[in-house]
Amino acid sequence: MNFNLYLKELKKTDPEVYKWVLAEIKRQEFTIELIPSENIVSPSVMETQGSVLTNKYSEGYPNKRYYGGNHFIDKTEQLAIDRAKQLFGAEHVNVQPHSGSGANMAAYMAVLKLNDKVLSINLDQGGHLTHGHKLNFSGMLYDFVQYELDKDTKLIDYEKIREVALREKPKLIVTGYSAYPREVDFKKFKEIADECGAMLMADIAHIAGMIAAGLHQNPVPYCDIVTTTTHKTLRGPRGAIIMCKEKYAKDVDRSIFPGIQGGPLEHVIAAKAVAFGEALKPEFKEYQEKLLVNNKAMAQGLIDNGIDLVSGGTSNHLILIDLTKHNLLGKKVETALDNVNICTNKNMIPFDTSTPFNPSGIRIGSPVITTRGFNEEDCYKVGVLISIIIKNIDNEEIMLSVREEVQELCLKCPLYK
Ligand code: DSN
Repeated sequence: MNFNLYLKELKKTDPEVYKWVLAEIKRQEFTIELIPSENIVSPSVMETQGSVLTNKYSEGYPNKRYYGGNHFIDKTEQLAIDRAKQLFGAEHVNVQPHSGSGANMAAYMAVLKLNDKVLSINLDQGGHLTHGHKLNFSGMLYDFVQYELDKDTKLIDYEKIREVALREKPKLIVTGYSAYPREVDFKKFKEIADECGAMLMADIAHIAGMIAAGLHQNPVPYCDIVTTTTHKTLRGPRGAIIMCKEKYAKDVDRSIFPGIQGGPLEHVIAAKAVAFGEALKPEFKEYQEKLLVNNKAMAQGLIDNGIDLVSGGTSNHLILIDLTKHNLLGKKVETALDNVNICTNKNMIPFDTSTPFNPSGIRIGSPVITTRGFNEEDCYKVGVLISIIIKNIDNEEIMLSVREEVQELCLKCPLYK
């Protein structure tokens, strides 16, 4: 994409904002981006999101709007709905949520009453703020009880969840993770939910791309409600969707509008349609396959160089580095990696004894580097480079040489041509 051309007007009318957008383009170009919840959208997704559809008010749903002039908008929103249904095999889809948090809020509102009991996992064990954190609306409005991972393996312990579920008798069980490097067995969650008489919800924001490509078990057949963001492994615009069984359709739609949102972002919804169209193509499956191979290679580069990974490795797009044995905390390592243009994020590890502001882990993943064309060998090398930084965190000379290798890798696989 020729971004200078794209920003031609902005350059003339607002040089200040232009300067920072250009700086961000350059940062992305020369950074190895490893935040596993990020991705790079296609030029078509970006064009659609930046299109004239941003000018329209469309409160309501296709063919049931509160404003005139929506006959074309109805088409793009319906395309997004139909393609999402096809992609995940869902009975009903709402494509209007502006964000993953909003999607989860609307999902809860559709099936729960204030103070209802919900079973989920803690943020520090790989969950999410909206899965019942006390400072989040979820923890304030509902009675969340939590299960834990297995202390030794750091894997989901379905028997333990079953015990907690039978004891607590929640109305809803929430599964889904933002820092779990392994596969999830949604079928087992459904068996537990049935046994204790709970509804089941999956938040698949992180693994939606692999599910869409058929490379991870699909929760849609097993769950009452499934939410996902659209901008992570799914590689669409920033936003979210809610999928549910037909019997919850009206309640889900009402929870989004008029429940918690007003006018939908139709430019983003059309971009979701484009992204779902891309995800239905065979090339998307190839991308997801490469992403998995690349992530394993990066993990191997770390393991071969003595770095501990939570659960001993990865089976998805994400890796959680445990810094404990290096006597380091996430903040320092994240900053050191930032200084050599490797972008990661500090993260809690299961049973972390440190705080969320300076936890004991670093979370990385392969979605962005795979999109920009890194191969297995490149990804192994990225793992090695990270291990070098961890083991030489105060060595300026080594930092400089790693920085040069990072630049070489970025130049080999340009993002914005
Ligand atoms: N912020 C997302 C992530 O990075 O995983 C979760 O909302």
